[in-house]
Amino acid sequence: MKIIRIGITLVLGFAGFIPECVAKIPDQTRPNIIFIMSDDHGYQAISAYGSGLNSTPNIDRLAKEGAIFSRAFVTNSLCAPSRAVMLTGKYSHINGKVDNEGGFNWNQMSFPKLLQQNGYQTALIGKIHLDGLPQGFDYSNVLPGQGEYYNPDFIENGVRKQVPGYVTTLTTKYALDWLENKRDKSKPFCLLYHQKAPHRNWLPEEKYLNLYEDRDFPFPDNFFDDFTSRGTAAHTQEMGIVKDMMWGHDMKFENDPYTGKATNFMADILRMDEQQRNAWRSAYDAKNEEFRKAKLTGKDLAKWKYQRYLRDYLKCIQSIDDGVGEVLDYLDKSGLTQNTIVVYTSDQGFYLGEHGWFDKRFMYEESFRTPLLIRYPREIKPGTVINQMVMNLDYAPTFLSYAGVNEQKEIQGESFRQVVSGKSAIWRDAIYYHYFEYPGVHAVKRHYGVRTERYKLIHFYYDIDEWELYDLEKDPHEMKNVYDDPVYNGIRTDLYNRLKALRTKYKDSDEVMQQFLPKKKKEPL
Ligand code: SGN
Ligand code: CA
Repeated sequence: MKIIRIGITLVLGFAGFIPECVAKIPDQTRPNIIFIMSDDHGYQAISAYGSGLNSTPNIDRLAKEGAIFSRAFVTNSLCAPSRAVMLTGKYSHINGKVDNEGGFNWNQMSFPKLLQQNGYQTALIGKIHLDGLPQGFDYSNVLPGQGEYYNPDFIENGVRKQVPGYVTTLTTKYALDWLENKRDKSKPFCLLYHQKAPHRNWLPEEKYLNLYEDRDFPFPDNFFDDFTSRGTAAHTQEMGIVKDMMWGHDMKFENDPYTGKATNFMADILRMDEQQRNAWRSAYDAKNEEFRKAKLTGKDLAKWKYQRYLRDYLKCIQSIDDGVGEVLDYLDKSGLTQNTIVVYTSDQGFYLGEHGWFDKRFMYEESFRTPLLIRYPREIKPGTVINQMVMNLDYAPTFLSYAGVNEQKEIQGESFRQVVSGKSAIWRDAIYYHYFEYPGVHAVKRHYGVRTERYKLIHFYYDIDEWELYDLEKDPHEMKNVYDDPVYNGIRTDLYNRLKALRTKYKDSDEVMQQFLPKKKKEPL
């Protein structure tokens, strides 16, 4: 059958006439890739990871039918830098995007560009958070900057317009529309389907406004961490649920419950249409009034704030999970499941009350780690669990390997294709991290460090010079800095050496760091 078709193509082709049905034989040899990423989705909030907080049956399908990674990490736990690392396969100090400020150099090599150059149809839909017109995509429909939850603006192939609706469902709708109607079906495809949710300020979809309101989420064991034995950075951060969350923006009060003044939540409320606003008010007003009257203090107040935070955060995730389900159903219905790699990840992890925090940035586990699940029926056995330490740096070379595109020398990550298919167990045993955004929002100090299977060594620098060391086996919640404990002298030396070697390997150094330090403020005239 195939031979006959080729014959027809050749004959008719020479005659200068290629009928559509013949010219568009799909390329079945190379896999399609759907790279799903959400923003700030901690692994604790995926039921396949076993925390029991919520239920994400569709994301879980990827673990059941493919692989789940128990130790996937990011190189720099922040949105835009993490995305730049994934696109380029290079550390922040090499790709140049070290923090959320400033531009991204789209002119450099990226995996979508290479796939496109090698015959793939490529699309970017949803949040990218990198300035400038995305390069390497046949189609893009992205949110400007952080994007909005309600009635968001989208920039479709460079043209910006506001769209009515909820951002997560719209992003899914555009992804499905591209898959079904907008791509060239004769080519393999790579779709970057990137959700804004559950990024702060956690505005759920109308239909989920009352979800989890009957659930009381227990505090993580270290919610009331007082940072004894830890350095300055843990003491000076501004990411405490109790101390730093705002009554408006985070807790969803239109008027401050203590002063009665209008809050910055009004901006969100005003963006909604009347129906959306009514749904919000009927879900939150009575509860807010009840809170105001209760005059809670101490642990009760902390508990209330924690519940509001977690419920809103998890509600947002429900819409993401629905979208994953729709995309997986689409693949099933279109006969694409077998030949499509589906990856689910986040741009970093997130604190859901561990150490009393929200947000990310630190090299401590909850934000350093990120969820990672991958399904590819042709190569990955259902129910696979991968414990090797992979990084977001590895995604680009992994995708390129699946697509059969020669790896580029400048890529610093490694393909984990052979590891996930069970063909090889050889893998790295130490990973390197570097966070830059300080001074900045949430006031987390600059730091870099190394993590091995068991230990973690961190160096905080810039306006401090402090080291921390954790024994993750004895202290998985990182409550006890053992840097000065003589018992760990040998381990400390070994970790210094590993850190040094990794910095050399990845071309980072004190000199390189210098160029990313803030320029000195000018003295006032
Ligand atoms: C915003 C958020 C911060 C968040 C950063 C970075 N504040 O500034 O809480 O840490 O984004 O997040 S908000 O008032 O805008 O909600 S990131 O995911 O983009 O790196
Ligand atoms: Ca993020």
